[in-house]
Amino acid sequence: SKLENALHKALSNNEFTVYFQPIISHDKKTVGCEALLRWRSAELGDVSPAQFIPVCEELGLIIPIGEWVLREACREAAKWCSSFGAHFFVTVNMSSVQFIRQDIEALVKSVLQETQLSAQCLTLEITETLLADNSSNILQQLQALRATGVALAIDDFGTGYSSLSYLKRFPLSKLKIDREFIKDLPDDLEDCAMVSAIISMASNLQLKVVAEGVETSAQLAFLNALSCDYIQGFLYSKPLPAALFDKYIREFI
Ligand code: G
Ligand code: G
Ligand code: MN
Ligand code: NA
Repeated sequence: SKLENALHKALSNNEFTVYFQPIISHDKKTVGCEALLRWRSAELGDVSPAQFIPVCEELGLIIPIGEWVLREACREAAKWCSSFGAHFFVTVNMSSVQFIRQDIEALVKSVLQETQLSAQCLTLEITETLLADNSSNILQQLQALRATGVALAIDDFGTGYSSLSYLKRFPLSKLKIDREFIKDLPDDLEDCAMVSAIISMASNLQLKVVAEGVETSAQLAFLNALSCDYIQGFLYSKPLPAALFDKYIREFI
């Protein structure tokens, strides 16, 4: 297909960029960011990762592209961590295919070494689908990663094949509530009840909670009342190119 052909050339044509979306604490400080891949294709224009990531996974291209994103994200974050303190973190989305086809622990160690980012500044975002994979010794891989000091976040929480036993069995540090649960706050009483329960459960399990897709001050007020740890969404900022994120954090650190 056209998309496949264009994807094969995208890395060598330098068509990818990593954007960074601020993650804001309860006391309104920028504590970290999520790295998000962007693709401007010479032939197809801007294509969303929601569209091209699944194709990359099928073609195996997620391996070189995923490595490139991780390296770029860590390279940029190393500057921010040294200026703004070792508590600053960057989160990077990981595809399940990367864990199945690649030695992620070896990759992460070599990228951290190369970029001089400290392990505690890196969080890998994984999905419920990965945790549901009973082959590929996922638990051992995640335990080995955690032992290097890297943190693990469960992304899109509540939308996959969620099982609460995952929260206990896997060495997770953060939980990201999917924006599906956030978008109708505070009017939808069922969403209010679920978000409130997720935050209190996470807090009791010593997991930091990130609410994703926060767009309104009413949503923010609701989440603040529940002492949600971190906020991410257009209310604060959309994902930004590295240079603009750099400006943003100098203002809002
Ligand atoms: O940034 P945006 O909302 O367009 O992202 C759409 C989807 O693509 C999200 O589910 C996001 O997690 C995913 N995505 C964005 N960047 C990456 C990446 O670098 N790697 C992987 N595996 N997924 C990504
Ligand atoms: O699946 P994942 O959580 O990684 O997806 C992150 C995606 O969500 C990013 O592509 C980003 O562009 C998008 N996003 C971030 N903040 C908001 C927001 O406030 N509203 C909406 N609609 N999308 C958002
Ligand atoms: Mn994510
Ligand atoms: Na998400």
